[in-house]
Amino acid sequence: MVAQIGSLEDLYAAFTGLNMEGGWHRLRPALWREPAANFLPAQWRYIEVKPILAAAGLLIGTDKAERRNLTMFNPVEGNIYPTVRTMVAAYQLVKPGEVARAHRHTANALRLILEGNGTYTVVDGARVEMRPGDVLLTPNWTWHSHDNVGAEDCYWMDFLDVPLVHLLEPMFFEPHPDGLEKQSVPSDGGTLAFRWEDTLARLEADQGNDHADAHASVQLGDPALNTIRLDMQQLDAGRPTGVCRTTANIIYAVVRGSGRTEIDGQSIDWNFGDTVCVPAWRPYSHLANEDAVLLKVSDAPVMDAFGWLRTQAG
Ligand code: GTQ
Ligand code: FE2
Repeated sequence: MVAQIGSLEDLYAAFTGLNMEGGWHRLRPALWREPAANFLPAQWRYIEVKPILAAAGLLIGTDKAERRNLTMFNPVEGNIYPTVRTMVAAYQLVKPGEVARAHRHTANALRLILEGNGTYTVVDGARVEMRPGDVLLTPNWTWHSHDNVGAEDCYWMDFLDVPLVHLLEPMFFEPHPDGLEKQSVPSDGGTLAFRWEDTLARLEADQGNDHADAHASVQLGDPALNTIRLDMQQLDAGRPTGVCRTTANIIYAVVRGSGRTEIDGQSIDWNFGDTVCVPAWRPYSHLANEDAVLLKVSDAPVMDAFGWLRTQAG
């Protein structure tokens, strides 16, 4: 058989039907000089998302929807789910009297509360109040449910590493057999909750320190989740940051203020509640037009774990 392969043409014909290819003959190379510009810089405006989520609130109940959330998928062609390669951002609404029932999954999750008081998240039996500006963690395989016992609609942002779980395949998901955890105890959230007032105080204490992409910056957790790093970052009005790039994939949420981010030649204006994504290795810089706070959600711990975290600050 091998003796009959006497030309390159014969060689390529011999590959047919065998699911193999010559490394030198691939349609696309397997290796390239530096991270490719795959996922796109993109933005979602809270002012546009909120009325649609409110409408969903009238049309679909938490009895029907496991979660009433809207997922922000990156506009790169063919994509229907991730916001950046490894993570997804979503907006969720829980209305007064509603309960998002308990479940658990191997994906790690966190929430940033935007609006509304009176909602509690129950994480492995700990009943934790969610208030605007707070960040709450739901690590891998922890039970969690959300219930609104107050009088206000509660809007928040979810960030999950589901796309990373999809890539690596270790997905497990389990609805709670009883719908809700049977027992829960009031809790301040311990290491699973980062309170807005604490974040503000920490940012205040960080004034005057230098950061490549912010004017004050504090990390929530170390890291917050095995796969996700969180930084709360302050931008002073009128002071541009330097230009940075990193192999980490980043999703920003606007916690306070407004401004503009330049990403790889693209200009994105943002306001309270917006989502802005900075995919791997895209140069970016920020300029707030009023004092601002951003939550930076990144997959830096994943990159770091494997020696792939590279960051340039200019
Ligand atoms: O609140 O548990 O946006 O499991 C996506 C999946 C939220 C949640 C999302 C989830 C949740
Ligand atoms: Fe969940």
